[in-house]
Amino acid sequence: MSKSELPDPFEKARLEKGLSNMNDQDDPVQMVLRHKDVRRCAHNWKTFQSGAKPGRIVVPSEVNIRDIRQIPFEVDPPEHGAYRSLVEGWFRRPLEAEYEAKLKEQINALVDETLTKDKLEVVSEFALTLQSRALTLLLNIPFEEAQIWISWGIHVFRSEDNPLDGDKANILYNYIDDQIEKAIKKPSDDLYSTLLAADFQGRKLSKEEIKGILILTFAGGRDTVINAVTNTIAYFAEHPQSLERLHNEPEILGKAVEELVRYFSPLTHMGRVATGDTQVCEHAVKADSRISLCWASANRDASVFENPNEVILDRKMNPHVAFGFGTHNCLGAHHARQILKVLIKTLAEKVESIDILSHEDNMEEWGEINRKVGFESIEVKFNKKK
Ligand code: EMZ
Repeated sequence: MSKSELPDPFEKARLEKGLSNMNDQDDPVQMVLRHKDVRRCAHNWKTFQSGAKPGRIVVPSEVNIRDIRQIPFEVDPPEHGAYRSLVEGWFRRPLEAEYEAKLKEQINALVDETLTKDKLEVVSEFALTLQSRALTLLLNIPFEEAQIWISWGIHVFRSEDNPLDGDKANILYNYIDDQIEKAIKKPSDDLYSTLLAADFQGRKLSKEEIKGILILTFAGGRDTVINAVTNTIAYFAEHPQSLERLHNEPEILGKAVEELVRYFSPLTHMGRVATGDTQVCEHAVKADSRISLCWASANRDASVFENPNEVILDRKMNPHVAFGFGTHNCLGAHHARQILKVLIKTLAEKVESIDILSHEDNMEEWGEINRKVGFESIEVKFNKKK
């Protein structure tokens, strides 16, 4: 197996049963695996709700480490739509030319710095840095703030020896509380101040609501973006001709980003809680039990994607669900896509080839199924284009 390959561990279960079961802190999850079913369940937010107890739709469940609702992620329609329209414009800013230009500047600098090194660990020295710096643009706050977030490490709720680390979560919560207080005292044009000033259905948002939006912004796009960036580097290390192709055919860049996101599926799945007794794939789903929508499995469904395990950079039809589907599709998707687009462009301009020196896979365990989602660490060397 090549180092950048991400095998599909769900195929057998997807074909045979359409579901796979796992236990998670005594709150079991039936993972929904087929593209058609994943979309159908995602669409059916009345039966499969996101507005359950905060943290419960995340797998592994975060109910023990947070009681604050992430917004709009853990709110169902019609309130969902109200919150969503409040923040949607802000999260579309990555599409603006000025935003893209600033991102390009950040990524240029990072790649230039990398080109001077003999060895670089991508996850902690490149992807985390890139994600944190880019987040200053999404929040519209000074670049220097990224240093603090870099010091938090890859995941805001997970540490090396604890997959659900409450103390670590508190660092983020306290930080956000402080930032909200600062913005109250000294308003600016960042996301905190914008939310504080916003009119929400004729009233102001509460601090709790603002905190819920910010926690999502910090947590939701962190390890996902880090994995996507790291996997992109690993992929082009092993497919230099693809990087060259994108250099020569920039018009397929948009399609290539979608295809890589489909192939990587950085977020394996997201849960829902059944509001009543129902069934999926002819299997009973009991009221108040959990299912998950397995984006990673749906994205390799051969009944939808031809040669699903191959990266086809200019794939024509690509109805992937890597950013979710329906009501709750990813709010940060514009930002994430822009990061990958600019990163690939920059690599294609400046980098001749990338050598992988060592690597350790990042494996997830979902019951009996193990999935490679990326790398724990991967050391590389970037070679400069002449
Ligand atoms: C939640 C989730 C959102 C969760 C789109 O995903 O991302 C996870 O990484 C966080 O742990 O709290 O934000």
